[in-house]
Order: sequence, then structure tokens, then C-alpha cells
Amino acid sequence: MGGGTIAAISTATGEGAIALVRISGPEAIDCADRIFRGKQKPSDIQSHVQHLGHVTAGERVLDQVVISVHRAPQSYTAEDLVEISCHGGVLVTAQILSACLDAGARVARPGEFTERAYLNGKMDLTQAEAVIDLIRAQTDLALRSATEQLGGRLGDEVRTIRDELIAWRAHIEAAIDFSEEGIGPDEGDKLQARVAQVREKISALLATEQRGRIWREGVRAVIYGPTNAGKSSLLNRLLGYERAIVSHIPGTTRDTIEEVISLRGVPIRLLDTAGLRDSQDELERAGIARTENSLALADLILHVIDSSAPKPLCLADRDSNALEILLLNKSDLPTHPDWRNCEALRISCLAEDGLAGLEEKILTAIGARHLTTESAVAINARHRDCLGRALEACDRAQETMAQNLSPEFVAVDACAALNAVTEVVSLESDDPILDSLFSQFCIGK
Ligand SMILES: Nc1nc2c(ncn2[C@@H]2O[C@H](COP(=O)(O)OP(=O)(O)OP(=O)(O)O)[C@@H](O)[C@H]2O)c(=O)[nH]1
Ligand SMILES: [Mg+2]
Repeated sequence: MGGGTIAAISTATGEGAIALVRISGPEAIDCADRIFRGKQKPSDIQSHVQHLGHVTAGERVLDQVVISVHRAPQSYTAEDLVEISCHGGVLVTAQILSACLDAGARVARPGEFTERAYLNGKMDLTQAEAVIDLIRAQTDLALRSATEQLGGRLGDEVRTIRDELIAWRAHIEAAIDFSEEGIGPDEGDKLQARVAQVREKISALLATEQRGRIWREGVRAVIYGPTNAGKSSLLNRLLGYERAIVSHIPGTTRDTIEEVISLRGVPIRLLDTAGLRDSQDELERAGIARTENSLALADLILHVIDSSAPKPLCLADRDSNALEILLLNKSDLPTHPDWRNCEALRISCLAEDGLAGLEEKILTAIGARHLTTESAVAINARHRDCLGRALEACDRAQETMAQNLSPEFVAVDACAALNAVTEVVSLESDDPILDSLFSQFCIGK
């Protein structure tokens, strides 16, 4: 936490056409008055209108800039906010930031602008989280989901559930207040029906976690197999360009190579790995150890075999629960008898044969039908944790009611469910989860 007026460079570091420096907080406009020279002082200019002028440090002109003032509460942070667009040089932006600091602002922490937007009620927590998702989105579906979440779709669904829980709790409390002998059978049925309904909605949201994880992080697909099978060739084919070195020398790939492709909007993180064989070479063995580590984290294994060569002797046992697709590569060459009756997808990276079938198979294996639904609502791990606790509380309440125990017990669970659901959209300002959430942002966002 920390109040005051903050400043940061909001554009990415490096040379660019323009860069943006932002100042937010009670002194933002005063700060701008101290460093901006133009026809009008920032404190006199109309909100949301751009003005041309110069940023100065003492007598020295640092750059010609365009400035705009966004007066509270009509700004991203709901505070007074000033945006300075300057030339996109590394040094010039650093000097403008430094002028802002000399004028009274302090350096913003990562995500502090968005954190203020959240704390000032401009957005709920799911929307703040959507800001990172949107910046990181690598495929169309991931982007759509982030945009919907930023628009408040997930927050709205969660608030509907919260409202139902509030109504449910009010009924339980009424039952406690007005009846001597607990909840009557009629009332009990109604309360049971209510909780069942809410429970259903919570489970439906929980079920979106898997696709949320896939949209945000992608499916980890590890390309695995013996040396020279054509693993790097497969990576290059799926990517559409020559990313990895391919050669007839076994043991070409040493380090793991990771690239993301989009299969019908589903992000797939392809990992090309060092081929497996008994090797005395220290570097190659380090590469093979990395292959084993990747397998442990895989969602999907693309097991590549050279179908023109005999079955390798040393295919180590793997420790992985991932789905696996067996690929007999080099189908352009005569098949070795060892593979003749093998159930597998036959492909040729050289002749570019069977690759469309492989893409189809990948999509089927990961259940892509569930991933491309109408609704792009998808919860993340933090939401799952909150909703999971809410679901457990509902289950306990149902059980308590079924056993006809005192409504006070039910009220405790109703309260727990309500609190857990509320945490999806808002946390107290001193909650440590907020710090870890906003620290994932870039500085200046
Ligand atoms: N005929 C034929 N050759 C292929 C095919 N795919 C790959 N190759 C050749 O097989 C050799 C090995 O290919 P790579 O892609 O480097 O194999 P790798 O599995 O990555 O090998 P390592 O990195 O050494 O483990 C190269 O000479 C490729 O040109 C194919 O479909 N048909
Ligand atoms: Mg390779």
C-alpha cells in the first residue's frame, strides 16, 4: 500500500515512436504545472483534451509533448491523472519521469495504477485480473475471454450468485428470528431448493476453470521421442517456419525450445526437447534431464518415432499422466517391420503429410469442443479457490438442513459461502493476495 502521487513510464522500454508517462494522485496536476510549458497551465486546461507544449527541467527543455489531464473521478484510477505523450526515446522518457519525480511524484509500483482503480471502485477484482489477461493474451479466444471479463461479465455472474446467497441468508435469519422450533418443513423445502440452485450456478462457474487455464496459459504439448525421429522438424512444421535446427546428426537439440501456436484459437505451447538415447555427452545428458522435467508438466505428449528405423531399445519409462499421441514420422520412407501393425498416426514432416490430421487429433485430445463455446467466461485459479470454498459451504448447509439441525448452523455456512463468493470480486485493501496479484503487472499499468 502507499498513497500519494505516483508516476511511471507506461509504455514498454526501448525505442518507439512515442512513449507515455503517467502521473496519478492528489498532486498530479500540480506536478504537471511544475514541468509543463504551453499555452495554458495543466491546472487550467479542460479535462480529457490534448494540449501541445514542452516538458522542462528548470530552464532546460526536455521534449515537445502532448499532455492531457483527466480529472477525478473520470480517469482510469478515479484520481487526478495526467498523461504525457513524448518522443519514444529511452533517455528522453527517463528524463521526463525524473522531472515528474523532482516535481513531487514518487515512482509507481508495478500495477499500482490498476490497483488504485480497483481500490477506488473503478473496477472489481475480476476486471483488474482481466487487464493482465488481456495484455498477455496470445490467441483470439484468450483475448475474447479477457475482453469479456474486463467488460464485467464474470463479475456480473458472481454478483448474481452473491445476491442469491444474500437472499438465502436473509430467509434463514428470518427463520431463526420468527420460529421457536426451527425451520418448518415448508420453509425447509424452499431453503433447500434455493441452495440447490445457487450450488448449481457455482458448479457451472467452477467448470470453466480448465478452459480458463488453457486460454491463459495454453496447453503444454511436449514433443518427445528418440533422437533423429523428427521432433524439431515437427515443431517447425506446426509453427510454419524454421525455428529449430534440424539435422541428420542425432542429438541436435539440446535445450528445450518453447513456442506458442494457435489451433483454432486454442493456444498450444509446443516444447521441442532433446531426443532420448544413452549418451555419454554431459551437455546432451543435461538436455535429456530437461526433457524428463518437461514431461512431468505436460498436458499432452506428442510422441514422435521414426517409422523407417527399428524400435529403439532404450525408451525410458515416463512419469506422466498426460494425454499422449503416438506419431510415426517419415511416412515417405518405407516402414520398418517393427512398426507395421502399430496403431498410430502416420505423418511425414518432410512431405508435409498427415499434419492436418494431427492438428485435428490434438484438438480432439484436449476436448476442444468444450473450449470454443459461446460464452467466453472462464475463471482462474484464485476464483476456483474462492468458489470451491463456497461450494463446500453450500454442501455443508444442505447436509445440516437434511439433518434438521438448528438453523443457526445453516446460517454459519450461508455466511461462509457468501464471504467466499464475495472474495472473487473484492478483497479488503490490506489483503496480501492483492499485493501478489498487482505485482504481476508491468510498471505503469
Ligand atoms: N525422410 C524424412 N526425413 C525426415 C522427416 N522428418 C525429419 N526428417 C529428417 O530426420 C532428421 C532428423 O530430424 P530432426 O527434426 O532434427 O530430428 P529430432 O528428433 O529433432 O532430432 P534430435 O534433436 O537429434 O533429437 C533430419 O535429417 C530431417 O531432415 C520425414 O518426415 N521424412
Ligand atoms: Mg531436434
